Parts: sequence; structure tokens; C-alpha cells
Amino acid sequence: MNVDYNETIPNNVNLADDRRLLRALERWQPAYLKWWEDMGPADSRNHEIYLRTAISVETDGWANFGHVRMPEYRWGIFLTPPDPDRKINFGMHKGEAAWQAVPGEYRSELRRLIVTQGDTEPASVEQQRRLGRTCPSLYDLRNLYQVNVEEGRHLWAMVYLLHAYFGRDGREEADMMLERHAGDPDRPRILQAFNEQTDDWLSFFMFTYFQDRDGKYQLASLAESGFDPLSRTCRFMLTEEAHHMFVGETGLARIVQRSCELMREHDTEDLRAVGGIDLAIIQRFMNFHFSICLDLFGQEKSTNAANYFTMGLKGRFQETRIDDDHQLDGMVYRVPVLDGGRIGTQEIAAVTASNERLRDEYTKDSQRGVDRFNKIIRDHGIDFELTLPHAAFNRSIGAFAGIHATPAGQVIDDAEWARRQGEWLPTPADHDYVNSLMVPVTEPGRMAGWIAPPRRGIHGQPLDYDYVRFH
Ligand code: BYC
Ligand code: FE
Ligand code: FE
Repeated sequence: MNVDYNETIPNNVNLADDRRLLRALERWQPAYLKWWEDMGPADSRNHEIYLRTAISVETDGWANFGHVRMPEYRWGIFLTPPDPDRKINFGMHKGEAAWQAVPGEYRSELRRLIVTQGDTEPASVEQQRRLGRTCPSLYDLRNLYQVNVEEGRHLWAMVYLLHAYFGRDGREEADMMLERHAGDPDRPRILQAFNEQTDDWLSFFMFTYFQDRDGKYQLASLAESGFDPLSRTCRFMLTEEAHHMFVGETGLARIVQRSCELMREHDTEDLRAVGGIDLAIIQRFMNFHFSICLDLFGQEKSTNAANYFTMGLKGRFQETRIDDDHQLDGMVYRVPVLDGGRIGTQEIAAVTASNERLRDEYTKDSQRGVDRFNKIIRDHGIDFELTLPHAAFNRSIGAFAGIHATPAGQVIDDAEWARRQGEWLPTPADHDYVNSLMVPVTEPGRMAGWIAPPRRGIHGQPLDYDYVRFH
């Protein structure tokens, strides 16, 4: 089904046939546009950007590429096409037909999941809003804006569900999405990682590598939901998420590549004098971003998560590909625990360990890219390995929230943490230095000195293409 861009809100959900819903969303739209203007990408108003826009939700050819003036970008509502035979595939309702309306008894849980998911989307746009001023290239600037407009669209996806299925309190929640702000001391975003600053491009690539990957895992679990509209909207969001992680992974790989080149060229590990980013700084940023993202999965042992699963609202990653009863009867899962100040493990009922299981899959997936970064380092003959910190490092949620541990997973006391955390987390000096590198490069084809060029351009365009035109 193709999308009609002549409508005020492009969609594939027959909005035109539901006047009430259309009017409600048309009332929300100006507030959204004002939010985008105030809190979205700074100074982007007059930019023409080579963006992809969804024109159809079919697997091939959903995207159209072309220059779009930022204020003319059209956010739409797209769900993957329905499967009329779809069933609930796990939990106590397994085998029943998927819900097309909100099951009354699960209304508040479902709303909470949708609100938590929705809140992260505009949060990320807010966190990234100043990055356009210091882009390392036009290619990167374009990718930033592409990610931003799609996160804006992800907000639309959740707001659509709130408006279409949750009545008055859904509309109120939709309004609140534009009232909480990343890092606002009075009205912060719901999850802490979405209140952190993302003011430099090393942080941006860490964010899109680690935090958008949390998005992938959470969306994939919600895509299994028995509430069919949520499942269908998450499926389409996942196709966009792949690009965000591509931006993160290739961005980090290009920085690692450039750092290695500079190390070889100047025969030094200290790249400050030559305008590169030390591998040690990259490691500290990685420690920070990975650890705050582990918090996003919640407690290791969670009755909330157990309820979401049993109720059929949030499944496991690739639920239908798992070979078991999908009800977790009598099954156990091993989770980390703190035992008299020492890190141990414990078997608990698998259904209460869903958060931990998802976090484990996420960790494995995160490691894959790190292995590729390490291959770049090895290929330069450099003896250094980037590593993901231990799950106990720098945590604020879960079993390790109350303790300090090294990236290797050794428990340490407060004094040692205070003395040594600068070895492991970005220091003020790291931030100052990285910020000092953030000077805009906007000549087509040119790259900032701390990052290697990408292997290829976007959608078959050359590297020196004018991905963003300034007016
Ligand atoms: N921060 O039972 P638990 C994305 C609270 S990223 C603050 O473990 P549960 C994106 C929790 O609320 C994906 N509070 O919690 C990426 C609970 O409170 P109550 C975002 C936290 O319910 C980049 C208590 O602690 N999507 O899309 O299993 C760019 C007990 O915890 C946190 C989702 O997160 C925390 N980190 O929560 C743009 C999916 N963790 O009940 C976008 C939707 C826990 O005691 N959300 N608490 O008052 C969920 O599935 C779940 O709510 C959570 C885990 C995964 C967040
Ligand atoms: Fe998103
Ligand atoms: Fe994303």
C-alpha cells in the first residue's frame, strides 16, 4: 500500500475514514511541529537534506530519496500490513487471536509500555539537537538529520497508538511526550540514559551504536506483542532502526580507523598533538555508554517483566523462533546477584528474568561490532583491545546499583572508585579535548581530521555529493 503525501498526516491506517481520530491527531500536530522547531535539530530550518522518506510499507522499495527542506518534512503513521490470522504467541493467552483492541484488564500495563517507549524517541532528538553545528562532514550531517526525523516519526507511531486506542488519558499522555525534556531537572525524560548529554560526535556514534541497539531489542520484544497494532507499528520501526545502528557502527569504525592511521603515522599513542582521538578515550566513552544502556533493560528479577510476558504484552527477542512452550512453565534462567559483597549468580524462574535475558542478547549483539573494531586495530599492527565493561560496572539499576566495580568486574570500595573512576569513565579533560575537535566541516567530500571517510556514499551517491544544501 502506497502512502499518500497529499494528506496532512501521511498514513496507511485509513485515517481519512476516522474523522475523530484524524481531528485529534491534527490537533496534536501543531504542538509537535512547535516542539520540533524549539527542541529539534538546531539551525536546520533552512537546510535542504537528502533524506529517505517512507512511501510504502512493503519490504522492498519503501523508501524514496531526495532533497527535502526541513520544515517540509512530512511525518507519517505507518504500520506493517496486518496478518488476519495472527495469534498471541506466548504467555497465558497463547493461541488466542491477537488483540485488535486494548484488552481492558491490561490497559494500564500496555499504556505504560507505550508511554515508556514513546518517551525515548523525542528524548533522543533533544539530546542530539546541537550536533548539527559541529558535523564532521556533510555525509554525517545528513545521517544525523535522517536519524532525527525517524525518531520523530517513532514518536508519531506511539502517539498514534495512544490516540487511537486509549481515549482521553491516551491524549493526555501524548501531550506529555512534548512536555518532558531530556535533562530537564523538573520534568526529565522517563529513562535516565535519555537525560544524558550527547553534545559531541563521539557520543553520538556511541549513542547510535549502543542506545539505538537497546531500541532494537525493546522494539523487537514489543513486536511480539499480542496487541496487534503495537506489534505492527514496532515491526515497521525496526526497519528504520537498522539504519541508526549502521550510523553508530560505521561512525565508530571510522574513528577507530583514523586513530590507528594517526598512531602509525606519528608513532605515538597520544593523539592529542595530531588531532585524533586516543583509543583510551574511545574505551572510556564506550564504558560509559554501554553501562548506562544496560540500565535500560530494568531489574534482573522483575515482576513487571513477568507480568508483561504472562499477559502477552511483551515477548522475548524473536519469541516465535524459540523452541519451547512459550509459557516458561518450570523454566529457570541464571541472573547475576550480589552475595555478601561478591558477584555471583542465581537461578530464578525464567519468566521473572525476561529483562536479564534480553540484556544478555543485547550484550552479545554489542560485542559483535566491538570485535570488528578490534580487527581494525589488529590490522594496523597495534596492540590494544576495546572491551565492553562488566555488567557490574557503573550501574544504577538492578543488583549492582549499590556497589562500585571495575570494568573487569572486581568489586571496589567508594574510596577506590572515587580515586580511579577517571581511568574508566570520560574525564572532564576528555570531554574538553573531544569538544575541541568538534569544528564543523561542510565542504562536500571533506572529513574532519579525527574520522576516516565512509566506504561509500548514501544510496549510490558519491562521497562529495551535496547531502545537505544550506540556504
Ligand atoms: N530508569 O521491574 P523493573 C529506544 C523502574 S530505547 C528508570 O525492572 P520494568 C530508543 C521501573 O519503572 C528503548 N527507572 O522495570 C533508542 C519500575 O518502577 P516501579 C526504549 C527504571 O517495568 C535510541 C522499577 O524500576 N523502550 O527506543 O521491567 C533513540 C522496577 O524495575 C529503569 C523501552 O524501554 C530505568 N532504566 O522496566 C531513540 C520499552 N528500569 O514499577 C529511541 C518499554 C526500571 O517499581 N519499557 N525502572 O514503579 C519497558 O519494557 C520496561 O518498562 C523497561 C524495564 C525495559 C524500561
Ligand atoms: Fe526510535
Ligand atoms: Fe533509533
